[in-house]
Amino acid sequence: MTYIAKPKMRHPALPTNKLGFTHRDYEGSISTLCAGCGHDSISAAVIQACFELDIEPHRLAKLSGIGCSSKTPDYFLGNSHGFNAVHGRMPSVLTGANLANRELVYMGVSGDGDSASIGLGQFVHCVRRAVNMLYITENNGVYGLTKGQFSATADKGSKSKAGGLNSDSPIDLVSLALMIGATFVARSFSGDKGQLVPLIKAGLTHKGPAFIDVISPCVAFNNHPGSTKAYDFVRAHNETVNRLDYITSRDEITVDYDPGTTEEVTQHDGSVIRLAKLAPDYDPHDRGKAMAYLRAREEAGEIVTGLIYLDTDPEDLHAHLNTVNRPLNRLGEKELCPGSAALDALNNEYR
Ligand SMILES: Cc1ncc(C[n+]2csc(CCOP(=O)(O)OP(=O)(O)O)c2C)c(N)n1
Ligand code: SF4
Ligand SMILES: [Mg+2]
Repeated sequence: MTYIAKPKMRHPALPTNKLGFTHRDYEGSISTLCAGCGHDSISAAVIQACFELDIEPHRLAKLSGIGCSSKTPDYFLGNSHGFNAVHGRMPSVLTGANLANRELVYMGVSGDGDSASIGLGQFVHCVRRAVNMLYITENNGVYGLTKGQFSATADKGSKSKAGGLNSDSPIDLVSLALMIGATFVARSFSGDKGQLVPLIKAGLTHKGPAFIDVISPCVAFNNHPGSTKAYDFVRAHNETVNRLDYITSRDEITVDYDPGTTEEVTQHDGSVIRLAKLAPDYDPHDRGKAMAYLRAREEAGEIVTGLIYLDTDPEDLHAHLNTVNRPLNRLGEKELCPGSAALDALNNEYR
């Protein structure tokens, strides 16, 4: 948390969105991260995505754990709900908040250490339970905040800044998310805002567990030759499978594409995801093939980015549990305490 106040002055000609808000209304405090840190670019992408989606800031809840990445929610959406959980424990707090009030838009922001090391168990259960959220990992392969130790996503054979070799096998969070049932899975790069902003918009409006792993170089501890999470390495090995356009139900679709080169998917809220295929043989609707494709490209030394998997008919935890529509804090005494006859009936179901 920084206590440096942001100047309040605004240019009178700043563009406004449908709600009359400017970009500034989606910003947070001044960042205290290192200059050039990939995480700051992700914050900028979140601000742009929420501005363009016309999200009312008070309708969004951002939750994080501990790490430089988990500090970033302080740097965007200063007027939204926020909760900074214990290291690796954000997913269970997010699950509880979501169950208590399904009317908010939930965004989990985490790091590779927070989600793949100490918080791995929390991450997998939150995703497999199909919590309706956008979960973003800002993945730099190290514990940035505690000075650059290898995290569980560091590639085997990659070198630390001091020259040490990582001998452990990596956890690929994208493959893991696919395996445990995420219905929207993407990978992106903090240096590619053109790809990241529409992915965040699509992930925020997806009605199920959406996951984006964003490779986000740590300039202080993991941006040297020998690191597979460095800016130069990611730019040189990035294989983008598709390009995404996010079109809200209000936008007019003006551009025509050649048949066969694009696919349009209408989401439950009427927004359209238009996917321009860059890898002609890639099918983002086949979970098994997506996993095999990732594996094959990884063996060829490439990093697959883009929308990797999309279930066009997702379900979420509320549907599985058949919960009430209303937030729990708006239920009255009668609904919360329906009487001894209702309690007896419930108990009888378990006998
Ligand atoms: C329970 C607990 N264990 C360990 C720590 C020390 N610690 C703080 S942040 C961190 C790792 C953060 O790494 P990551 O999530 O990748 O975030 P980054 O700083 O790289 O963005 C660790 C081990 C802690 N704060 N709490
Ligand atoms: S230590 Fe690394 S991750 Fe943390 S702010 Fe600096 S560059 Fe970013
Ligand atoms: Mg990290």
